[in-house]
Amino acid sequence: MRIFSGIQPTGAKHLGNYAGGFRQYAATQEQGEAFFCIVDLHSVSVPYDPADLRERTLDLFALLVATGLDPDRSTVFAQSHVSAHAEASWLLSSVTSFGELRRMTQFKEKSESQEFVSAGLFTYPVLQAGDILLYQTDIVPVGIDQRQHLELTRDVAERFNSRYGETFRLPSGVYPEIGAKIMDLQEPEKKMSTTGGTEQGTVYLLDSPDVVRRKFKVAVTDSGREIRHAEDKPGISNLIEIMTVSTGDSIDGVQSRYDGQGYGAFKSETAESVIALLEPIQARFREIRDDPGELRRLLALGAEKAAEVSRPTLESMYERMGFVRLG
Ligand code: ATP
Ligand code: LTN
Repeated sequence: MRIFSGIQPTGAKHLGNYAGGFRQYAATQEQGEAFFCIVDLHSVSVPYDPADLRERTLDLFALLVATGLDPDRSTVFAQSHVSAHAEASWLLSSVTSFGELRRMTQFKEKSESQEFVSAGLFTYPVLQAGDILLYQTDIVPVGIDQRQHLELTRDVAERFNSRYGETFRLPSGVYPEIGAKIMDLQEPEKKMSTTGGTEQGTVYLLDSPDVVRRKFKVAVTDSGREIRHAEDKPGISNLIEIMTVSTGDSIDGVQSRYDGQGYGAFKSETAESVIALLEPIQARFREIRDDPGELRRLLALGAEKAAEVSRPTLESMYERMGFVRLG
């Protein structure tokens, strides 16, 4: 089975990314041949700083390894190192409609908060579809916010297949049962996010224990006193999910463990469970990040493997679309 997922290097990575991304990557790499892509080309679709992009790309590689990816087993690479991604994006843009892209909620949300709305922000999902389809991917582990992009990817693949002949495997999104959408601690009706959330309500994977404690201490809770996962309790439900993600316990297990206890104790124990999760990750991160030469070597290794595996798909795309090939 082929597994593929992508993650953006810009923006500090947070608990939501851990729950919907990192945690699933490490688990799914055991199920087959896995590719994890640092999507640096996607990152330039919103304003960014070039020096920051360079640092963050290496940071993210280190964080992917620190959270459990084994670069000898899985292919971990940067999107810009494999030119097939940019090429596939252009070819697929001919089978993607303006109307489909205009309906994407991520585009609608992100374009509202930008003064300069780049064309890249609009065509972002086409680049993403190419990422996935180039590897003949079966499953894509992601958070629930990516569902619409996954559906578009399947539609684009089906359209290409019916117009030019069977070329792509149809991929399925895989969303975690719990933690597919971790919410902001300050505004639990919004997803935890570097671009859309609040600073106090976003717990970063590299936050120090004191910062984590403070963020949970001031987390918004709901009226009432019960520690129960329910629709009318978005703040507490989110904390229960966070504790479930960080301890591996079930929702029922957490609820019964805290039955009859107050919000204060529950919030501080959730913070401690997150600190216990993050400490070893941070220690491994520092160790790996300390050796940029080794990081570059591993990136080069990943790029070579990814280029080799994606090349035949790109070649069939050109071939079937009627381009003259010289090889
Ligand atoms: P932003 O922080 O700007 O919202 P992003 O976090 O969605 O961006 P990435 O860092 O590329 O962008 O996301 C990596 C993975 O994390 C994706 O699979 C995404 O679905 C998942 N993810 C992002 N936010 C959350 C969240 N709050 N809860 C669960 N999964 C999430
Ligand atoms: N759009 C995704 C990042 C992303 C991705 C991908 C995820 C780019 N290409 C391919 C899965 C598969 C995001 O914003 N989180």
